[in-house]
Amino acid sequence: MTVTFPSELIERLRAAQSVAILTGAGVSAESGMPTFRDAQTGLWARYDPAELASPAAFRANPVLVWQWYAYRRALAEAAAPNPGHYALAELEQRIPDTTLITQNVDGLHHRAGSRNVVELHGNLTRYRCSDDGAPVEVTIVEKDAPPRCPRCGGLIRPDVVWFGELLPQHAWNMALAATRRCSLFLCIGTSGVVRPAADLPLIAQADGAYTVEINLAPGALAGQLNLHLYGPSGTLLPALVVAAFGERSSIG
Ligand code: BV8
Repeated sequence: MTVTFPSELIERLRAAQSVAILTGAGVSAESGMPTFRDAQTGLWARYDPAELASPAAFRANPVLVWQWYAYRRALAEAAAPNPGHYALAELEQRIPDTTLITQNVDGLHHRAGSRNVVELHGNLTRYRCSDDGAPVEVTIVEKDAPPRCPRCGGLIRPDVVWFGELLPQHAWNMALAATRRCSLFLCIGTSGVVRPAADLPLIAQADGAYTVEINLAPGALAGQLNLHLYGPSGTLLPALVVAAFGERSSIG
């Protein structure tokens, strides 16, 4: 499928000294990871992810929330990065000051070779004690119930940011600095609903960056950025990298 991009985007990409990228669940959709918008399947069909991804849900039913994350961790480990992930890793090879800010907790950007990744909402393959907050190594994920912290006996939880929780300060600072520094901001595969992540493309634009959305369909950011490209990120991203820099290097 040949894709043509506006020459302004190609020129800006080629000239960019600093690029910031915000990704959402849509970038992992072609790896088989259900997005938050997708209706959950099977056992999870009757649950609203926004309900499960909350401290209240974990307090009320730690076993249910633990099992949901164990299910999603298994999905993430079985998934493979798709051409969209690899294209973003390639972009970092071409433009060293590229910061990949992700809302995703599946770790697929790292597995695709991206190095400068800011995980705004954590990573579901990492765990911490829900009481003393310290990281805890969990090798075998017990399917039925969360294990207890070896230090204080608190319930162990996934090291992700739930709704109503503050983002990790260092991650947010890094994301904001990259957003403020960039001349080009790519917003890919996100519905643009969850804050403060969704504020980043608008902050970049207010600071003079050229902002681009890549999505399957218009969402909360529609009409607000400089350019909106609609199509699957697994197709558009590799095509964009080739259009700007020619054939791909070894990655992916
Ligand atoms: C905070 C980790 C300060 C866990 C996630 C009331 C009380 C408290 C807070 C709030 C409140 N009201 C509002 C808030 C703020 C709240 C918020 O924004 N709520 C929303 C719902 C309105 N935010 C927070 O709570 C944040 N913290 O504000 O702290 C504070 C503290 C206390 C009190 C007040 C303020 C923390 C938010 C982080 C939540 N954790 N994830 C886990 O994953 O389990 S959020 C989770 O959902 C994701 O990380 C992501 O951020 C979001 C899902 O969004 P998307 O990634 O965009 O995915 P989605 O499915 O929505 O869309 C997919 C998109 O992809 C679509 O556009 C689709 O078209 C596109 N797509 C699909 N396929 C493709 C594609 N595009 C391209 N190619 C394809 N193939």
